Amino acid sequence: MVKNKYAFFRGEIRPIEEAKVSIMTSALHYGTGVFEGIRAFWNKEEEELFVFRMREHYLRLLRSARILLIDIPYSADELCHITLELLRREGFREDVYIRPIAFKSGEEIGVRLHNLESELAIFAVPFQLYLPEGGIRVMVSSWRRVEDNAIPARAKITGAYVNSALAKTEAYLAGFDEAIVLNEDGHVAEGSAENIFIVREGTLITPPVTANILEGITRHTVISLAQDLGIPVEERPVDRTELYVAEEVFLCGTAAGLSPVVEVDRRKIGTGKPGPIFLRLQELYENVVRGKVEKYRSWCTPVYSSPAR
Ligand code: PY5
Repeated sequence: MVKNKYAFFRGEIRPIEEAKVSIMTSALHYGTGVFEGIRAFWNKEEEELFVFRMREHYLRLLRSARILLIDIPYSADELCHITLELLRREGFREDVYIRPIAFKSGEEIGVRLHNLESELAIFAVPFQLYLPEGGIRVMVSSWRRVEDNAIPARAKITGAYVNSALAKTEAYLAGFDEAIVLNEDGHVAEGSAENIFIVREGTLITPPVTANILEGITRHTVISLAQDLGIPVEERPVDRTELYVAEEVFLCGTAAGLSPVVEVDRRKIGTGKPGPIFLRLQELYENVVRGKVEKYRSWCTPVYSSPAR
């Protein structure tokens, strides 16, 4: 059942039924679109909806678009403004997930990026839990992560999600909750739609941005929060077997939030329960995203009491 009433499409906020594309749309055939996933969190006490790190998400959308030669005729600030308008029209009073997408909309057979029009759409839907809560069981996928010189992972390209979907479904059909994908060089890249952190001897470790990962905004948030909590952080290549011997492993992403991994390839991680460093970070993260931590309040844009209103 569709729970959202509107979409921003072709320059206007319109009824969602009017936001449709042709079967001849180039991006449908060739995966030549870029997108974002942004969350807004409902704060009961303040009766306010806060969009988390919205500007950073739109800056990443613009960077992804630059890589695919997609022309988005709006600045990050304009995109934020449109999103706030859309959310106000919807009037959500619950957690929501916002999906902007820009794509090659030309209706032509040839595969290319040049000389094709593009379009932008934004819609928002009530948020649904992305991964099971309380600890997930993962497997290392037999699929490898797309290389920067094949399909750049740092851009959030629709076509690259074939790689994610193959890995996710392989894991699901094998009875796991999520997949971890390795690079062609055999090092750990990330989950199918999440970045990964491990803890070794109290240090938080995550693969570097050159490891064919999406440069995750939640990853950046986790690094900042860890530094605040005095937890040392290292960005360096991670071996597959480091996952097996780590004290803690967790995934993070906009949709997934912070999700503890309790088993990798049928090996129990730590005690088989969410670890202490994860729990500290998760507690802080949950408060930060709902605008409850003064220091990070600037990451949270209020929808209903925005000064720009
Ligand atoms: N890696 C991949 C491949 C991702 O798709 C995502 C986000 C992340 C990492 C985490 O990035 P961020 O913290 O910036 O969200 N995935 C999308 C999301 O909205 C979901 C795609 C289905 O979480």
